[in-house]
Amino acid sequence: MTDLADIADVGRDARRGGYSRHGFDRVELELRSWFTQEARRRGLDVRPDRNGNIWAWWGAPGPDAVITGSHLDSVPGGGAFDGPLGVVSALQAFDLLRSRGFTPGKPLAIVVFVEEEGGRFGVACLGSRLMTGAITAEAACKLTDADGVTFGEAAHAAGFDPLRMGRDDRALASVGAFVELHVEQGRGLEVPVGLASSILAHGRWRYTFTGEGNHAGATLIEDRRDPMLPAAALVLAARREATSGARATVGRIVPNPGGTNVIASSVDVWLDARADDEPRTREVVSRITAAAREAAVAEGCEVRVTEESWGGTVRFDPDLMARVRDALGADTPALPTGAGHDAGILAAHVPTAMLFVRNPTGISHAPEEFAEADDCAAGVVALATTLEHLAR
Ligand code: HGY
Ligand code: MN
Ligand code: MN
Repeated sequence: MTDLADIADVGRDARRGGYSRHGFDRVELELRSWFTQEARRRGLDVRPDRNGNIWAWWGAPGPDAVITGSHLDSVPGGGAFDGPLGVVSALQAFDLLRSRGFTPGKPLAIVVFVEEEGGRFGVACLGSRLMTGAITAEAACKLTDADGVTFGEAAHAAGFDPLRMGRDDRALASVGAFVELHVEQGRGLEVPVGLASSILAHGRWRYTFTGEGNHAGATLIEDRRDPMLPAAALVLAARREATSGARATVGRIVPNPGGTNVIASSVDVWLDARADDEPRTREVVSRITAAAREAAVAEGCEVRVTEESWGGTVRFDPDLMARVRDALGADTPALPTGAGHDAGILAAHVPTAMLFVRNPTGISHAPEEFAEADDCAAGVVALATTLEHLAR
């Protein structure tokens, strides 16, 4: 039977620990062919869409389809469950339905979205944003990775035509319901399986601080314009200003040129900020930005701020959640999450729900991410029962 163990050695990151699997890179391409093989082995009709997402159909594609699935890419040094658990559980749920002699009354498919984490091209949920028009093909295709390769070039190398990318009304119109199974990223679940109720509003901002590169030993302190200082102020402001449930994180700082004995000439800093709604999120970001600007002026540096991605608060479809509870039991708990998902992007366009599998430590986006085998098995049964209920 297909299991996470099948891909346990694909994309291990010896330097960071965990896994580094990013949109259209060599590792993710290997995962995509693994998924395609597993789907075809089950007689599913595998049809990549024009945006780089892969759809595996049980029966002919058609209207009112019931879709499940998730992503195979990871954050740098990420865990084994975030994304792949949803894909493996979908394959296992199809196996379970077949073993029950189930024949779908509606089209049923598994979808694998590309670049959900934005770990290579910087914008999360790129495949689902392209499909829904939340990002234009033009904007997506010019996103670049650390080596300057564009998403368009990477997609083309993987066999997709950048000129055909963009909102896919036909695909959207075919979706009657989308249910994504995902490892919980927090410790809210007391039972093996729950529902998601909402996702925080969240965005990503890039700050480029520019000063004067110089020698670490020969340059007097009073003669410096060191962009590291406002960068540090931004990091501290992120923690200070993230109040009343908001979250602000700096996990990525890239000094240029990045020498131990060199005062940086510029520093790029990325801020991830999230809160209950857009006003609160933007209020936190504006306070952080004000602190960063003040520190930049004090150090004689310039700063440029770019909003790289934005997603408003997501509330999952109450009717679909009720139908899932009809299948799983009225006492199935529902909990909010601070983590974004492709389901969060689709929720604005089609009835969408999420199933969470308990994560005993709550840790995610780290090698320690974990879910007990029994809870993962309960997730498969819950997903199969949900799909059977929705697609009969
Ligand atoms: O950033 C997120 O919350 C998601 O894992 N992409
Ligand atoms: Mn993630
Ligand atoms: Mn995920």
